[in-house]
Amino acid sequence: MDGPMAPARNLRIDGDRLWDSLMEMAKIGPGVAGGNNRQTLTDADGEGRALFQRWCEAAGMTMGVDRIGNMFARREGTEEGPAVYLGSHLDTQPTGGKYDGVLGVLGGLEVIRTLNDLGVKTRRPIVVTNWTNEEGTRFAPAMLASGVFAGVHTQDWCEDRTDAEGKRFGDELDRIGWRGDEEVGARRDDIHSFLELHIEQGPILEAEGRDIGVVTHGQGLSWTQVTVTGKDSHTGSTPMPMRRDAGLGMARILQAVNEIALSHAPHAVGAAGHIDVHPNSRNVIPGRVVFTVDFRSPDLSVIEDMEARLRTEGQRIADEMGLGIAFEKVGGFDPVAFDEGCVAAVRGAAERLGYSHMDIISGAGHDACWINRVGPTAMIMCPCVDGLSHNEAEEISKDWATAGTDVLLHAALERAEVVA
Ligand code: HGY
Ligand code: MN
Ligand code: MN
Repeated sequence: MDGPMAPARNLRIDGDRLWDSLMEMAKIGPGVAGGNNRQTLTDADGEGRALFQRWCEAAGMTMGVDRIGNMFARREGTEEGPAVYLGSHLDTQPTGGKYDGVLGVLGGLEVIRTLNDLGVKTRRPIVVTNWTNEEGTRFAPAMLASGVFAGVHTQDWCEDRTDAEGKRFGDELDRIGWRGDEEVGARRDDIHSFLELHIEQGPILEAEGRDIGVVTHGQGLSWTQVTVTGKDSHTGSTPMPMRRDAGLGMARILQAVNEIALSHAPHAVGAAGHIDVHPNSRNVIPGRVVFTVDFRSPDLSVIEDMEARLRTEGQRIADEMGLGIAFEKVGGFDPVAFDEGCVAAVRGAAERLGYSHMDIISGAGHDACWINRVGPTAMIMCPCVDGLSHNEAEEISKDWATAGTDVLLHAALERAEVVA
């Protein structure tokens, strides 16, 4: 039987409308292979934000924007007081997919559109968010603006982050005209719940044949930027014993990174996705290489062990090769346990709706990992094809998107309380 708080089982979102909105947003900042390159604080990001705002206002919502561009579209409840927040991020990787982050933002909008269609009122207000710079690809670290909102980073530190061309976050935010007037974090006490719908970005749900991931935890993340220095010299005329090859040093360190992660199988992972080689000329031995090692695990002690071994192994390799080496922690967050009440609302919604589901730990980082510090938070995941993400070929089915958003609707209604 449905409890007094549980909305009717037949309450469903409009999957076709959701899919049309996903495809419309995907036209902004297209990639070169069918995905998206809508990096944070670019003109394309500004365009995507404007489209989202137009859609929200057309759905009768009022938009608030804070001083680092976090967007908050609000649908009033029958009473004042803390709101149920939905949402995720609209920024993408340079070779990103159409659904990473976007499904959570437009899924939240679809919840509002459905409530409007059916004339459903909720006691609590509902707010749909777009968090600035979740990806951390242009301005490190990831989940930057939700981190400021949660009090993990200062606004000044955030605004001084620079991209590969030396452009400042704060200047780029002003350039695209998305600096709002709300104080960052002023809404912390307004968060009754935060529910983030996101694609899994891994292979488990599809492999297990489940429609819904009930995310109980998020694994922790560590980003260490490593700078290895040797000596630029001619790749042809420099005898091998005289070389101080920073590129070779990096290669040996990355081999060690792989072995360190595998030593904590099956859950730990490690790799370097960002690598800058200087001077990056075909006939110059690299005198300097800068790369970021990304370690992750559900277990904090494992992350700390991997970080420590990177430094000792890296220093040993550099000393052996006569190279210089420097380490800088440029991002990270501890493993997260989501709010049991919110997790139960997600699980109960999947059960009521008859969707197959399983508990899962998020392999990727999400804004929810920071917002969990300031308000009861949980995540809903849907499968993605072959578990592929951060790749333009990222793909989901309309059915998966619809199921995830149906669960978001029902979990949100349980937390926002339907008014008969
Ligand atoms: O890095 C992450 O896990 C996220 O996709 N930004
Ligand atoms: Mn994401
Ligand atoms: Mn991502």
